Amino acid sequence: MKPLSQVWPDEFAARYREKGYWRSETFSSFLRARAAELPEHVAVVGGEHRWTFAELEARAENIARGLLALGLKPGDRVVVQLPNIAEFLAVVFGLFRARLIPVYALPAHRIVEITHFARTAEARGYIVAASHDGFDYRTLAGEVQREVPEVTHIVVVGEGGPFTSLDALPTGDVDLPPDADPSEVAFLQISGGSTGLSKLIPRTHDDYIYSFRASAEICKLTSESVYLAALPVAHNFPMSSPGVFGALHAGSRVVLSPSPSPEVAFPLIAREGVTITGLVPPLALLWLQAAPATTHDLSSLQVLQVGGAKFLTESARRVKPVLGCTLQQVFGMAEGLVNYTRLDDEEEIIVSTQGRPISEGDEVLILDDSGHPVPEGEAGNLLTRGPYTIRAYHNNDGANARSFTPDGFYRTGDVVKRTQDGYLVVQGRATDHINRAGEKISAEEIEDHLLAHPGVFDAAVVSLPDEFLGERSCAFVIPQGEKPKAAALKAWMRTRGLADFKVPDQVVFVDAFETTAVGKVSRKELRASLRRRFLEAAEAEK
Ligand code: OOB
Repeated sequence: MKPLSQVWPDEFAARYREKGYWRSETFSSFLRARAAELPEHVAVVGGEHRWTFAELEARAENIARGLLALGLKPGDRVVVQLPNIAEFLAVVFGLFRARLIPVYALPAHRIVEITHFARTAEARGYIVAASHDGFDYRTLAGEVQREVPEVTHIVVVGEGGPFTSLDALPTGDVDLPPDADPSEVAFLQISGGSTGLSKLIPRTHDDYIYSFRASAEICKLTSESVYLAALPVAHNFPMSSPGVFGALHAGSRVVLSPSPSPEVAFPLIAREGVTITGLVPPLALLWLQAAPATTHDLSSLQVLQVGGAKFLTESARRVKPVLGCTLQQVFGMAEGLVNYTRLDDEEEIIVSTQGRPISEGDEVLILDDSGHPVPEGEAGNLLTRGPYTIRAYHNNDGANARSFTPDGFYRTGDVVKRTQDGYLVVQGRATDHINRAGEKISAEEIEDHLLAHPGVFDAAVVSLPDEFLGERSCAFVIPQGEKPKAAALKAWMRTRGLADFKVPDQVVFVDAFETTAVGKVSRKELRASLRRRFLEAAEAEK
């Protein structure tokens, strides 16, 4: 099994400890501390469950014992694919307690993504919900096990069917291992997948706990706060910015919403007195639309965070008047760096920037294409390193060579400007992925699938501006033989076992792609030119 590591050079690690960023806490040690300080305080509300900190810890311990009794061994990687249910937290804290390594998949992922994660992480376990949103994950688990037989242990939250149910884990007399070393990798997060398939991101206890502890401070969380996880909790934003972990670390209550829609989330806000939550821009727009007519009392809400994709200034301006709460813009990435507008910033900064970094230890470079710093205030490529930004992906030398400079800066692929006060304004990006309502889609990955269709000679996938989604995906396709219908091609994509959000929103057939006199243009130029010409033609038709 490829060892897990995330190594900062010694002098950096020493500095991060000396500055008090890394405090040698682990997931298990912080939960134990909260359970000791606030045993009766309700920590997690999800579905029918209301668990105190003491109950959450006890459940995590039982799950830890059960998973080890089942045959998993400390160090084994376990793909976790659970929706926003209370068990998500019991399971992941259980995994941490057993020194098992969660690999976080989103509920939208399907066979293609899960087998990729299982193979790259060399997972031995897979934990799913029986079903969610009309999809039966046990069927998916069966397929995963057929394709990757090394995944020997499947555990189901709910009715297990052919697999072990979480409630029926063995209760064997197993000793739990000692706590992890805080500099060890705690879990694998998945990347937004800007080129090709998602990469796996090893995060240590030290670095990740710092990021959410500091985020909770920036968001002024206390044991009185109530955090609503509306977005899928396995994503880095609702997980750690400050997310469910930052909330629990601060002794706050976490409420898990099975859906981010106003119909589901608004009654929960009213019932639980939610004080803070986070959304992607399209959902924030939906909430702004629904709030004026709602009969639910949203007055407990103090902070609405918006991030994952650019929130336009004109929409941002509406948050305070319509929802009566403070907007916080969040610009982050699963690889590390997270920026926030601060709660007491002037309104103009809040509505027109994507915030500034969490930490004084975050180093930010804004460089032109030849690697030189751009003049103050101009747009350039964002590179970063710091106490919670990774230095390498797991098991992916090619991506590591492309994504990190020799001195350890992560190339984010984002194009930003920096204001005089150090706030970042996102301008766009240098890589060809589509940011569809905060879900990142790799153009390359989708093109590869399209090329597998017999009626497709060549394909180029680009992002187009979309009023609601921010960006939608458009596939330009050169057909061959019998030209497929756009709807049929989309339907076929749906059978490929991909997350649904990756199916192109639009398909445009073209006769040829442009080539230069010398030969083929690069994929990047080709995508840019297809996009430009399509938008010009659309503009001309208006
Ligand atoms: C968050 O994480 P990822 O890993 O899904 O995606 C990261 C990318 C960034 O590199 C940037 O391209 C884009 O998403 N992004 C934004 C943004 N927030 C993220 N682009 C414009 N404006 C924003 N506010 O998306 C993520 C992780 C932690 C916290 C928040 C978001």
